[in-house]
Amino acid sequence: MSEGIEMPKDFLWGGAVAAHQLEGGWQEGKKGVSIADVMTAGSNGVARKVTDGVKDGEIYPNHWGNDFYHMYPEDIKLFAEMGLKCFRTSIAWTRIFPNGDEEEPNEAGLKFYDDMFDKCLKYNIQPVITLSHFEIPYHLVKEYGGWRNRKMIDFFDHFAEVCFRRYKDKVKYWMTFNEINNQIDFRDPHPLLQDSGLEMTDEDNWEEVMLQAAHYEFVASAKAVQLAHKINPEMQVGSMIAMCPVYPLTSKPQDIMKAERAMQYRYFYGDVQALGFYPEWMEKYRDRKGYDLDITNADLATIKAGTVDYVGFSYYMSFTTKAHDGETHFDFDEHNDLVSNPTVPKTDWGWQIDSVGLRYGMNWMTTRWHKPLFIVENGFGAHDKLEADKTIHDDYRISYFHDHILEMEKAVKEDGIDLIGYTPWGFIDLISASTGEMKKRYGMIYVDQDDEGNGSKNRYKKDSFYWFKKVIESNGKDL
Ligand code: BGP
Repeated sequence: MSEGIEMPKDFLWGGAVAAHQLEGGWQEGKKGVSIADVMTAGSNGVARKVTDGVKDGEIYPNHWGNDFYHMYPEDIKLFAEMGLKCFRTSIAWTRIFPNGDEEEPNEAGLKFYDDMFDKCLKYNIQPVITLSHFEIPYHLVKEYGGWRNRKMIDFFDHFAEVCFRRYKDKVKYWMTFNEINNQIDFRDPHPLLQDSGLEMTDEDNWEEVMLQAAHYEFVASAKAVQLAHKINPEMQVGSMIAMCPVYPLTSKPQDIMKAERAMQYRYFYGDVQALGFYPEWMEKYRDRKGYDLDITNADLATIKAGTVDYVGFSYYMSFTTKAHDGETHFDFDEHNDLVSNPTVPKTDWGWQIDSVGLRYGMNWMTTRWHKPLFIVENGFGAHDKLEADKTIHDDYRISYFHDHILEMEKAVKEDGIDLIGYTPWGFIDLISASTGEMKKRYGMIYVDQDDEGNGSKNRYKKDSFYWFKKVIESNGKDL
């Protein structure tokens, strides 16, 4: 292992989770049903499904999470022992507005987050909050068609405003939509998109619907940025982008152009949120495809006036693409145009492991957007083994973090990247978003629970827990 580089003072070392993947207590405190609550578990390559509501007696993984809803006081004590300076989680929209379209918020839900944030602050851990992390109220999906409906802008901003007002002295860093650009990979026969609650019909052109939904999200997000600044000018509101840099497979000019277009296509979301306008190529693209979107001049003015304060992003892997024979437009279709990169290893779930890609992505974003960055997810999903003496030897995870943190530190020291913090994903084991399983573990804290929700739910420290504690204590020097 090599020696790390000390990070700037006040660097926010932390950990990241999302409400629906760990809280459980899905019907407690008058919580409503979210889209995550109606999702089945997948397993061994069988994809999760969004069902048509929860049938009597059926229970899905997000109903139990890892029981953080009840166990948070003890969990936060453990986070403090680890030395965390911040804790990234989300506010479950359905705890605050059970259906999403009410006028009055649910006090029990607001109180839950008040108490939980107070517990964090008691240990000098600052909450970092995502407003919409794959858990929109299911009622908004069924009644309004999710983000294909302009009314969602008002529902979301009402939710955002209530949260900003209530937690204005407890939360400084906010993000509007988790991995807003993940929608790019939405394809039939996908029954329903979890992120934005879109159900496709046979008449729909999926891409047109997705671009429309993204546009409404941009407007809602830009309004939220402005609202937050009015309520407390100290609050910082960020975007949240899934950064998977797309490399060309070869140096063939066509492959280079394909990868360039892939980057433009995956990250125009960041262009809009950080720069305040749609990129030129996107306007041409929409014209060429014949899309007729509801985008008004007032919307464009809102987007311009509400650029984000920083760019939060997740980084797990890089992608690779190549051009098809004879193609001229180089349109990127993430579903069909990715190829395997022969130069990097993969996790058990096929995610390419590439620490240099993190530095590459940070450089790319800074040069393009000129905003502070915040790494709000990074991690290694793996099968862990709980030994008889309750230890977990996850050296593979330590090695993943070691390499990524080192690249992150070089990006700060050598490339001048302005970086707010680093919060490893799922640092306490939780339900996987893509598979609904428990066995795809990211944590430095082990949770004794299986895919069906059985187990003691006891928490055990993995080797990576002690390792990360040392990293934080040395402010990044002792890797
Ligand atoms: C991101 C999501 C998280 C999280 C993570 C790991 O896309 O923001 O919610 O789950 O990926 O993914 P998974 O749980 O599918 O392994």
